[in-house]
Amino acid sequence: MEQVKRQKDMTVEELETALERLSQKRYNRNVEELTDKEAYVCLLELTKEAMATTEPIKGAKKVYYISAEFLIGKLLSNNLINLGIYDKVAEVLKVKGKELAKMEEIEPEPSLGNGGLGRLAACFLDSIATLGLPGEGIGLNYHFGLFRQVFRDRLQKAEKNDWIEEASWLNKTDIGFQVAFGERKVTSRLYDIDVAGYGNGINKLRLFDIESLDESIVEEGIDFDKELIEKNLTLFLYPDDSDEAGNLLRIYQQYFMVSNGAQLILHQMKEEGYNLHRLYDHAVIQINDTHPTMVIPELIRLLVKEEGFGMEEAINVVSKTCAYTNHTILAEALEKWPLRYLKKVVPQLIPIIKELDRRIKARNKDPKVQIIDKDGRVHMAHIDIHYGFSVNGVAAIHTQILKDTELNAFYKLYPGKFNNKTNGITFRRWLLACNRELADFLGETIGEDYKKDAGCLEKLLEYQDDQTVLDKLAEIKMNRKKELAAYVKEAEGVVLNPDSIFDIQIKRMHEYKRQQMNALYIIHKYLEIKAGKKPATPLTFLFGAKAAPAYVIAQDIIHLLLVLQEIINKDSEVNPYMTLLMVENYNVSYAEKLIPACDISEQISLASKEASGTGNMKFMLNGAVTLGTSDGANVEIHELVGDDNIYIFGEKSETVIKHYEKADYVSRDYYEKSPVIKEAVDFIVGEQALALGHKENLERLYKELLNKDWFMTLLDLEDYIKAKDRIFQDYEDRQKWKKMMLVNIAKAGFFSSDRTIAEYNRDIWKL
Ligand code: 26V
Repeated sequence: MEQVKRQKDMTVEELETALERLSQKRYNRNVEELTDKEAYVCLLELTKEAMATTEPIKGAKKVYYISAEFLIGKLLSNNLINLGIYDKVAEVLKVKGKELAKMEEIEPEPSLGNGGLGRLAACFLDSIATLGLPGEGIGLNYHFGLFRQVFRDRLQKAEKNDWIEEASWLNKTDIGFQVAFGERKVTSRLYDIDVAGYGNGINKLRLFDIESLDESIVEEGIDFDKELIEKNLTLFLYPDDSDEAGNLLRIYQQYFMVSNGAQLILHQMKEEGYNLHRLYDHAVIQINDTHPTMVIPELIRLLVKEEGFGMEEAINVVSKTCAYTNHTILAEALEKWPLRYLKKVVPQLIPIIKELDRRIKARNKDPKVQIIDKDGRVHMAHIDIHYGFSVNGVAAIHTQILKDTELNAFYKLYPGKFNNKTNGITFRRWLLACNRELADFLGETIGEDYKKDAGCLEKLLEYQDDQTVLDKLAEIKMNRKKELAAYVKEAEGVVLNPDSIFDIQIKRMHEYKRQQMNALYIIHKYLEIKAGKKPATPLTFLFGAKAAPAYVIAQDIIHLLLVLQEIINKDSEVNPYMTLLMVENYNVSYAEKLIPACDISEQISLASKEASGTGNMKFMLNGAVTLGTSDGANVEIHELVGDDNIYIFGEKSETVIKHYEKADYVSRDYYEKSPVIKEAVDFIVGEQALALGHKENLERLYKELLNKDWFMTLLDLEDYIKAKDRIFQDYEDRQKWKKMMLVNIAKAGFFSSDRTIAEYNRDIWKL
């Protein structure tokens, strides 16, 4: 690792001159005369120039972070902050009668990810560059990315997300490779996005695209011909995989990503004059979940076929280069591709995969660790574990579960490969950019060190009894709530009361995350208010979530929430005390508005199922109090803030895992035993809900909860109601609440992704 020197920061005058020059060149007008959109484009160019003249981060060894998703969010303010010119640019704009905040709104959000896995990859890129480590992200340039969500008739509809404009952060390069799918050959084109470290140099995010892409094949919504590979390959992230063509397309995408990645890596190694026989001295490949797993057989194939390696050595070299991160224990998310599919898409990998499988079978008969199982399915994670040198989980409890249960057979084989890397978030985006007032106030109170060394946030603990500090934290929270209310009024036409408690659950829609449990609480509260039992402070429940288009029950939960929203917000007996809003098209930009305005952070997954969660960390950093189960990183948050500053409820993971082992959880028993549960569940198919909602959706959800409830909603519902009533009660003691806010902020330092990346580097990458 080398410490990179940045170009000297430009002065306000230099920035003004540069912006004026760009304005003249592009629009032949002064900056004052530009529309906001035009000014944004000039600002984008200015920032790109500043990055182009900042030194790239260099070193003898580089990490390649391969991922199907990079949920990078808008980049303008983030880049300006990291380059150290945010305030100066804001000043220049002000002089020109423009507002930086408006430009930020105009920027389209890149649609290159789905949830935590993709956002983590983006935070990691920020921290890798900030720590001055040489690293590149490798992924795909999806033109329509993850769908844009619209609500129609209280249902989610998916539309294409057309985010790439003529002026964008993407830099077209002259690098391209041939990628073969058997006899079918396509040509790629590489686009780069610069990643600026905070006060450090520049790394790159490498996004591959296909030259022959044809956006016009997209019909209604997100429908298109899945078989036109040359035209559709980089259209969408996670195209519908409910049929065979959809499955094949996902494999096409994955192979396209890793073959390009492998070729790029070998190309760079040769350019540097490195000896490929010691690839692992110069490159480490971090495989983000199983989507990029085929990079292992592909690299082996390239080394044997193009570089004259023997099979034995190729396998050895690649195994010492690749490391795998597991992000979930959900069976349905652990990829197992039928060999038959792989044969169709990438026949050239089949001999390699069979050889990798043969070597395992020759030394181990345990069916649990085979690569190709008896049904001819290829277990992608098993390739990673056998033929990578490191396996990590993303929170302490998650790694423990991998070792003890999910991957226990592997842990026994390779105890030394397993390690934990508790996730983190970049404080640049999740504090400095999204909550400037709080960031500045912290700087004034405890000094600026915390921006580079997040552990310094603990200094805030000294102010636990300082009334001025406590009041200021509450005031800042109120300011964010007012701002959110103003935005929501404009965007959704719903009025929020900033004096109410903001209780927020934002994350992918999934049964294991249990948005449905939150909905049942809301029904319960609604009925209580109808019966005359009013909350001391009004309540605002906010949700944001997209559901995978083929995930039926997730769609039904969205439907229920939208129906409840209408019932509650229109009921004049109830709406002074309670509001519900499911925001449309939840994304990174929305998260940046919601998180700073939150009082109560909902982290209520079924214990053992949420690998880590990272939203929980963002909320904490912004002074929200967690209401959560003992799952994922909630466990570590709990340890850090102590019992008095968090609300933990529900069964522990050991109990949940036992229920699965014994198959003894019967949701109907909970329903029949508890009148409170019964009343809430019955409401889903009651007269009021059916008057507004669709019978088919509501009945399906009702039956699912009663007859299956695979993620055990009713198991924890009573305890959840108690815990939630308690947290609302405690909010009445404002002094106590302010202290909880302070402790949560002070203890959030551990969750900086700078810490996480330093650990990856220390234990795995060794750059
Ligand atoms: C999800 C889905 C759902 C929709 C369609 C296809 C598809 C494909 C992949 C995935 C990703 C599952 C893995 C994942 O996102 N894991 C999350 O990773 C976060 C970062 O480590 C972690 O904080 C979350 O707990 C974990 O759920």
